[in-house]
Amino acid sequence: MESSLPYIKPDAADFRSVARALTIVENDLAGSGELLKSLTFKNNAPIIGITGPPGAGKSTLVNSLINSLLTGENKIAVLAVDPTSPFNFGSLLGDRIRMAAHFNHPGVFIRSLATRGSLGGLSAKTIEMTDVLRAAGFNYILVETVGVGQSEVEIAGLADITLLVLVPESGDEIQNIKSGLMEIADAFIINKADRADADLFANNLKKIIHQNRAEQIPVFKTIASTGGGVSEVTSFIFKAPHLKNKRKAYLLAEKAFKIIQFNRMADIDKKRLQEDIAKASAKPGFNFYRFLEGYQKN
Ligand SMILES: Nc1nc2c(ncn2[C@@H]2O[C@H](COP(=O)(O)OP(=O)(O)O)[C@@H](O)[C@H]2O)c(=O)[nH]1
Ligand SMILES: [Mg+2]
Repeated sequence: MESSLPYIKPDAADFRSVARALTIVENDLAGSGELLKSLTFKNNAPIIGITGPPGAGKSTLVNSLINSLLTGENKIAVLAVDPTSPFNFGSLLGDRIRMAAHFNHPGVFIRSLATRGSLGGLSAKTIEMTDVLRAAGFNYILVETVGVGQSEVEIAGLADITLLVLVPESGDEIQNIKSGLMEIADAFIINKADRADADLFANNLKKIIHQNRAEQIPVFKTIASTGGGVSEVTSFIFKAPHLKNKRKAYLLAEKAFKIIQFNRMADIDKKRLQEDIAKASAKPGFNFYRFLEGYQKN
């Protein structure tokens, strides 16, 4: 079975080849390593990370962004990553409905996934999957991630442009925003601007950005459900490729770190670890730290 896997070259003109390549990479099937090494990159399609709390309207915004990015011959890929619900396909289904307008468009490829393996965030697999999409020749790659814990900071290591989506009610969370997110967002989007207090929140946010960041970070107001304000975000994306060059080494180092980390952990079998600990700790004078040292050297 393993040797009979056909050679797959992901090509945006042939979504089935893309889907198969993604499945191989996502599940680490036979040929995954070879597939990744064989990838060639013609264009340098930007990876646009869209992050923010659940329900902020990220999927709806992605749907609107597709509308405005999908001009001419452009092909767009969307990875909707929801690590919060590995067993709850409801939210993935929700994404699907939110982006339904584009599901059958020949220029739009959409894949939902619930990553495993990484602490509440994007796994090395996600990085590899975006590389498959880049090699396939998509012009824009949108990655939607739920902003919980580490994942919004991790998205910045993956994306060339990171958009942080908030809603006017996010006011209370502004202290949290201060901590990690403030540094990584390339633009803030206040979605659901049809609701009360959007302007107030925008002004407060601008003040906080001003206190925390040396450079000016744009704040956009959108109504993703109607497409309101989305063209300003698109213009920002069109003008943004310079962001990529500025942070390229940082992005690649983050990426290398993730993949090295993943590969180093790959041969650790948790079940066996538990068995070994059970065995070792049954002996008198068991010292966990010496056990660990010995284990790491193996
Ligand atoms: N009032 C209003 N509702 C919105 C807007 N954008 C999205 N929604 C709604 O907010 C809910 C959550 O949207 P969704 O895109 O799934 O959020 P996600 O969890 O961040 O991906 C849905 O019911 C959307 O219809 C908006 O601009 N205004
Ligand atoms: Mg969503």
